[in-house]
Amino acid sequence: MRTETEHTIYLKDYAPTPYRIVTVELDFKILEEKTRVRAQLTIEPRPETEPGTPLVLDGDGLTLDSIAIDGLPLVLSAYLADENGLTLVEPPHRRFVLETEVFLDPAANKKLMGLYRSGGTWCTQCEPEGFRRITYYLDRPDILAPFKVRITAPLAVAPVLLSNGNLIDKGDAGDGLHFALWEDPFPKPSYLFALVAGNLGSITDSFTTMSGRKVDLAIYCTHGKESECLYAMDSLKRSMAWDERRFGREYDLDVFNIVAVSDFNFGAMENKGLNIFNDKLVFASPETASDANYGNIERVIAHEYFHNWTGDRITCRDWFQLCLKEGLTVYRDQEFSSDERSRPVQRIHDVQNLRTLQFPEDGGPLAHPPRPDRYREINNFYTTTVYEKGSEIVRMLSTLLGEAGFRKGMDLYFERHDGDATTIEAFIKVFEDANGVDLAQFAQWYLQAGTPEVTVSDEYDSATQTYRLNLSQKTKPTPNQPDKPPFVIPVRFGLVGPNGSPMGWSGVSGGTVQEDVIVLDEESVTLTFTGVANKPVPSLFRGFSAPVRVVSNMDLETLLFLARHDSDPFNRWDALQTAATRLLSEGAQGRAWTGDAVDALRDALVETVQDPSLDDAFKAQAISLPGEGVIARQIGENVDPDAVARARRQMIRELVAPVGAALERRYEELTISDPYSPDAAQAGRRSLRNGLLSLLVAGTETGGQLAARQYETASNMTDRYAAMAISAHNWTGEAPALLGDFRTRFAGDPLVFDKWLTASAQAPDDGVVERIRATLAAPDFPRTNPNRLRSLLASFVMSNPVQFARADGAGYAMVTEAVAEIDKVNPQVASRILTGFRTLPSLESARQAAGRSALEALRAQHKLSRNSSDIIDRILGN
Ligand code: 0A1
Ligand code: ZN
Repeated sequence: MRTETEHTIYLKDYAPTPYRIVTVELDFKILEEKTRVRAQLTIEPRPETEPGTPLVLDGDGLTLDSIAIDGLPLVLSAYLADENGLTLVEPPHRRFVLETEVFLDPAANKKLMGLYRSGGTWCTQCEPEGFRRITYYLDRPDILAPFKVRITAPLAVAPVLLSNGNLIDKGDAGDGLHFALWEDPFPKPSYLFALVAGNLGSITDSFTTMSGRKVDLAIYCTHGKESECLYAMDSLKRSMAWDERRFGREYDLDVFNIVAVSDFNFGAMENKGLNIFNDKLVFASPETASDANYGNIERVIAHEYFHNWTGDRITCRDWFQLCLKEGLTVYRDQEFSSDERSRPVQRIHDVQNLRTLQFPEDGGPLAHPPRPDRYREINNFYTTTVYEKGSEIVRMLSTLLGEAGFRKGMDLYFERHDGDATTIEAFIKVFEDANGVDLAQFAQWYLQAGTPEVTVSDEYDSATQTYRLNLSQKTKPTPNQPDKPPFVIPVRFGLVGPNGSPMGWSGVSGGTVQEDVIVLDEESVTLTFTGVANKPVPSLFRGFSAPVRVVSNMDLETLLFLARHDSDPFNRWDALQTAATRLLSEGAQGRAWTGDAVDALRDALVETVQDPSLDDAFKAQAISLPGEGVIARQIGENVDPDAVARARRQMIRELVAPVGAALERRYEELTISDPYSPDAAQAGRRSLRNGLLSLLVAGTETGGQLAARQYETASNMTDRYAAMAISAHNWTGEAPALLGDFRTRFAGDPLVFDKWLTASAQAPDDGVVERIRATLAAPDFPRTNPNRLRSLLASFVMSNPVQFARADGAGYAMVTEAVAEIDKVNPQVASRILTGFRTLPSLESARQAAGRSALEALRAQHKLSRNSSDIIDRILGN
């Protein structure tokens, strides 16, 4: 039953609106039963607009109560209002004020787009197209206007009234009501509008900007949670200071407010001066949040704050340009985390994330360019490709131009485009103009989908002391893009000599080399290095200098040599990962590895753990073997997830067997007696200790008991959760009891319940499908809360390949049944869960067929949202 009318929007059809909105005044009267919204929009035709051109305003599910132009009510024939908006048939050909009035029912809004209620608090989410659910408007990012917002609400239920910008008035409004008047002087698109009304607690602080202005900061939350907002506040102040230091960007309003809400479709939202956050990215205490949670809070607080310049002051012309603000802002938050913590550790973390989530997207049916040229549903384009690959593109720019050249481009971007709604082309242009370079070919990264594969081969001639390195690139076809012209790929590199130290050369020819970066901009390049005294080992893509997959025939011994000696810490880690991935993918395809290979890998791992020059967090990353998804991607097609999981388990057993006692000693030594702190050093130590625990549980008979003991004695959530999750993931004898205890111990805390849902859904035992069904069916399961649903179902589809892709189809069936229900309530959450099916084409045929028929049945039997049908159609290839 596909009734959602096909409609595809194309970038090539972009055109400015015939009218523009000059100013906006909104008046909200919020009452328990309903909310009235009165909008006064000053509108004018553009100079080129023909008189009589209709004005079409967006509206989604609104019912018009009254309408007037310049104070005069409109006759029925002058306008047309329906489900999709409001058309003024023949608006005045001059500046005029349109006044409309609508009534909303925020409590019934479970899509969580527009104005809705979360735990009693009224709040908004307008990106990308939620504002049209609040009032009739030109709801697109190239319409910028200053907003004045008056909010009236009952004092008893909503003592806190917030909107964007600065508070300019407040007071009593009679009848138990009060009001607040907010003014945002910075013209902004509607997607950055926000309003919050509720009975909230808060913490306050202040920040003095580099020019000496004092900014009042506040974080609002449910009463009683104030102390759990302190880490977020600290992160905010550090973010503000960092953006001044690193990019010269100063905050521009007198106040900066953050509000934590429990029902939110994404992580957080950068509304001008009033960021709204999913509470899981604000609340932290040692007993309830893990080190990973603290790290995420810091990162997302920074991300939303950085949007003030890259997103709000300079916004997107249309939604095809989403990557303009998101890729750039992810780059900025990654750089912030690198500066605040350890750069190599952050880089490894980000690359792991890219390989685990973005590579499968880019190599499957949902592949799309970072700047797409078409979409059916824009909400489905808030993807890891737009965000994380988008960040990699900005990083490559910085690699190619150098830090100073990159900064020059950024300075010009802020100078030239402040106040604009602009495009990727304009972004590229500032780097061209600031540096006098041509980036036309580089821009292909934004326009083409797919992960390039770079094949490496080399040869050394000792007689002439000449070293030849060949690099060639190839990118597989992706939907709508059969042929791919070559990318500009920066390859940061070094040559490593036989004793492990860096080697020089006297000359290089055959391609472009800028200091330590080879620029691979053709299909194939052969570089000839002369004056190379010994046969070198090439260390390529240092720091992961480009988002590519490397194919090389470097043997295991050479990889492990790099793991020991490379001066680039990222490549040391990567060499270990490459070695392990290769053995594991061969093992999973029935080509057993040799005992010697495992011995060599083990020696390298042990040496890494013992190296006093490396920090604990790095060691933890080094000993964590590639995940099942990464191994599957390496295999590429005809994947059997059971075989992958078996190979991984077997490998860990063989690696750990002879060194179990030593690892356990190390595990014990790493115990921390100091009080909990989320700082990088302590968190790193815990991650190494828990990494060792993971190996011990998977690799030894007694590991399960060790985990159970850690669970019992843990004094913080990081250690307790790790013990439970590792036990569940290995389905130890103790796992069911630990899960049971965790669930009751933290029964009253929804964010900790999410941790239970995740660990339980990721366990590979045969009972998991029924367990998830039962959890969902429980009468008290909060089935409209996105965090709960995602913790249970997105965790399952993304991280439990063995049970999700069960050959009998039971995993798929459970998910599609659940999605059919969720889709009726919240299409964004439903379609996000469905993206878990994107790896279908890589699976062996029985699993693939079972998955396809589950999706076909879902599509045939239900009237799905555009969000969900778009994902299913693309995965099924139509
Ligand atoms: N701009 C936000 C992401 C975001 C997108 C859509 C949302 O609601 C459906 C919410 C947030 C960011 O990058 O953080
Ligand atoms: Zn963002």
